Amino acid sequence: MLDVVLIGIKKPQDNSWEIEEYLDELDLLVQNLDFKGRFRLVQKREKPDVACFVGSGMVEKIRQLVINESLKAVIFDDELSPSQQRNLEKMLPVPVYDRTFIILSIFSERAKTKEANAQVELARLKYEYPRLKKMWAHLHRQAGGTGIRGGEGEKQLEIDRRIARRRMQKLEKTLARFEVGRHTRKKQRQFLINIALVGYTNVGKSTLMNQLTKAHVEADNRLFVTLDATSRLWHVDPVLKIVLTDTVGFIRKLPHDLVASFRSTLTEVAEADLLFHVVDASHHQINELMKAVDDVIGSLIDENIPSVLVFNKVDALNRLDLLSLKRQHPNALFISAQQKIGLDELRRYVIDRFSDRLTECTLFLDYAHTKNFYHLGEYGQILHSSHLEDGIEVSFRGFTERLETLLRDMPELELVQEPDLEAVGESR
Ligand SMILES: Nc1nc2c(ncn2[C@@H]2O[C@H](COP(=O)(O)OP(=O)(O)OP(=O)(O)O)[C@@H](O)[C@H]2O)c(=O)[nH]1
Ligand SMILES: [Mg+2]
Repeated sequence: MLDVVLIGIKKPQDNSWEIEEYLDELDLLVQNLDFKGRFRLVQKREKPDVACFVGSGMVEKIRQLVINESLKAVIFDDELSPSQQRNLEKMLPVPVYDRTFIILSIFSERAKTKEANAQVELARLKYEYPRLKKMWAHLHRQAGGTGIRGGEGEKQLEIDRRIARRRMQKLEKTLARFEVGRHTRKKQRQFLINIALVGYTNVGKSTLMNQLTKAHVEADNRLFVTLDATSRLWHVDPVLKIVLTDTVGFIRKLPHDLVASFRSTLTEVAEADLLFHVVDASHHQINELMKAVDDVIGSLIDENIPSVLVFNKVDALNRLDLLSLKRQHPNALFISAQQKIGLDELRRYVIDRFSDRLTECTLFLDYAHTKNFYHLGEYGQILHSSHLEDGIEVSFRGFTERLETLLRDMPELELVQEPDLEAVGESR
């Protein structure tokens, strides 16, 4: 691991422990890239310095520390403007990075599918585009400052920018094609209910997804393991099938632009009937993390999508803390995805919540068409069937919309007892 120094600023409204928390998180993040935050420096400021983010005295202090301790990089906990980064790199003998760059680098390493790769590359280009000048300056230094005249440098920069712009357009197009594919798949499952798992990174969304759907999504104790939205069927009961979607985790100080590039996650979230906001119950800063997630969701998608809090990792919590959490959040669900605690309650919650979209009725099929009987199961659940004199009577349970399709697809099927459409009407 390479030793680095982590830099934060403390504004008057910030608590000291809050800043330490941020830096703890930044340390976790940089460890993914083989850095170790051996030192931390925090400067109290009203607001960031326009030129260097921190004051000139602090820059000098950082420089001394880097030299004396042979540190390999300086990493800021907030996003630096392109000019701040340029100025700092001129004054410091090692590379200067910010939180956004670190997150982007982790994303690049983790991206596996074509879509995730395209999303990450686009996000990186958006970040690097205004900083392209810096890259050129870097090359200029490498070349020893000779042989490259300013004029040529400018020309090269223009070329670089044009290449970057073209590439971004191409990526936008590629991503739009994925969108079309998703739309088609979505149409095929319009009779299903969609629930998206959202939450901070590392709270156990993928572990829960695996438990409920027997999917084999990667789950690990690292940040940002999941980058793609993955959907699987969750058989809640014989009729109620839910499309459960696992999504990319959020983190504080994550630029919205970056989240916005995670389209697959966002479309799934925006089109969900319900969000399970998964929270790590054992984390000591639950409220801050919940707020960070709410902020991202609120700024990017319709806030009216109903959401329910699902506190995970209750196995790692003592009884008293769990009780107090339950008192604070009486409507939330409490589970341990890993230890399979509370999963039945979760199932029951979903059944109750969506039971009004299901309907029960009695159908009749005369003996001339009994072969259709075997197809009924594709539309819902056969609760009971009895053989009468001239045909089969079936008690049937299924989605209301699905029942309508069934009656259209099988005109020979008779609806003997109408479903309670009033109750159904209220839910739509
Ligand atoms: N103690 C405990 N640990 C859990 C539980 N559920 C998940 N974990 C652990 O938490 C870590 C993160 O789990 P993931 O399922 O990868 O979390 P995630 O929310 O999908 O994370 P990202 O994809 O990175 O956003 C893993 O080490 C899991 O084993 C639980 O109920 N209890
Ligand atoms: Mg995950």
